[in-house]
Amino acid sequence: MPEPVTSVSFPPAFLWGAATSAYQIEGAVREDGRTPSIWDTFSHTPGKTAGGETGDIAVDHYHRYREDVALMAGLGLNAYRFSISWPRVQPTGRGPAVQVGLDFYRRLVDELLAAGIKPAVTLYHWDLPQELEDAGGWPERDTALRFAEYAQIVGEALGDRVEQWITLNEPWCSAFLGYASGVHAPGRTDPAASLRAAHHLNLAHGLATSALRSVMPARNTIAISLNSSVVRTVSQDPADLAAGRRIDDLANGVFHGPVLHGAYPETLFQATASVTDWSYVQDGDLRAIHQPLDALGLNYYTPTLVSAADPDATGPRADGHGTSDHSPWPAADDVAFHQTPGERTEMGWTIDPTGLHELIMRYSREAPDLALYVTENGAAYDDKPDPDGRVHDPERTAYLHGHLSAVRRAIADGADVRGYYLWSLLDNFEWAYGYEKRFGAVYVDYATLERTPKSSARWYGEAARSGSLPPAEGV
Ligand code: GCO
Repeated sequence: MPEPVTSVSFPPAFLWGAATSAYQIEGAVREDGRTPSIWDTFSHTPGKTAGGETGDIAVDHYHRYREDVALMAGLGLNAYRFSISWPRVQPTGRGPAVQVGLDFYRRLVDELLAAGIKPAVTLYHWDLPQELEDAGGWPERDTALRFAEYAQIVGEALGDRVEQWITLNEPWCSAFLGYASGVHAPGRTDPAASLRAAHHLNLAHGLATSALRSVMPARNTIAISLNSSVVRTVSQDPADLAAGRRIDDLANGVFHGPVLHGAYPETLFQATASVTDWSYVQDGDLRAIHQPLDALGLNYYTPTLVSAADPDATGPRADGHGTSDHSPWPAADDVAFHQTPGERTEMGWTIDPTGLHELIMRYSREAPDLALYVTENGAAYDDKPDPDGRVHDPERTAYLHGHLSAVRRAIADGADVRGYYLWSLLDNFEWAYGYEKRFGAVYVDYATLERTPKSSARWYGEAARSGSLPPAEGV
């Protein structure tokens, strides 16, 4: 059970971190043996990203990592979640590791530890080696086996100094934005393939968890980061409630079912029968997926509001990550998605901290033995420097204050939440949106790559140092 918290404080051991991902910040995409990932291919395909932007340079974290670690230390953060670029470690997605690729992550981890910052490694944040996609990608079972091999390599290389491990970031995005709506890499629009991808991502998670356990000290913890949806319905009308259950299966149960409970929801099989026969789920797969975990990562931004579909509804679908004529929801044409009321961020996502409290309490019940971490939460705003070069972002501070208050409320309600990772440390490549959306606590001038902590970063650093929330308007 977590230590008791007062009405304003967080547990003394609470981790105050920031999160990033390799393709969104590193750059150096053709350096030291790295080969193209599916995001290199996708972002270089005309029309796929805003302005044709790519992660070729991103914010050059590969060369500026010492400066970025010093930024975090200067703010007072005590944790940092980052991802490993698979094609930097295994250029073909299989076979021996490229040591110079691993050496970058060894240097980064040593820099973090020397600064008193606890590293949390995400093994997969969407940058599948292109060669594996050419061999079929996540819809192919062999990709799961390759991921386990990759996990073992990284676990052997960093397991002595990294204690917190996350296998996958948001498998929902990998499977359904990548293979159903196509707004993310590799940009395929095949609902049946997207469900195969979901299963093989689950299998990859399980096999990688076993592989990590086999090569790392027992003290190390293993988790998965899910962007589970907080699904609400327009009314309690049975048709609307059925729509809510359908999306809960397609967004949440398809992953937490096997990972946390060792079974897919029966209603998922019923809902998707017209799309797939699930025959690729082999005997033993669910046992392989349902590995004991130590923690669960929750990524939250905004709730999801659904109803039974209006049969006349047509037009392209905006799924919050881009717009496509194809749905990211296989077998949900009878569901309509609605904008939840309230103020929105630059992404058009409604600001609703109650959703974060609801999400935490749900998984506190679904997985009562797991430590919980908010592995992503944050907001995009149209940040600009003042004439004196300072970046004042009171809206982001208010967003953080509201959501951290929701975390503190969940802890007081008995949830074992042990850390929070602000998305993101730096303004970075926001996938299909390119560099249009700024999520960073630290502003990046993309022309010079100069970093400038925003006022929200100073506020968040004060919270990290004090273990309680300063007044939001006080910054
Ligand atoms: C995600 C990804 C991040 C995004 C962030 C804002 O949750 O989509 O993990 O890479 O950049 O969430 O969309």
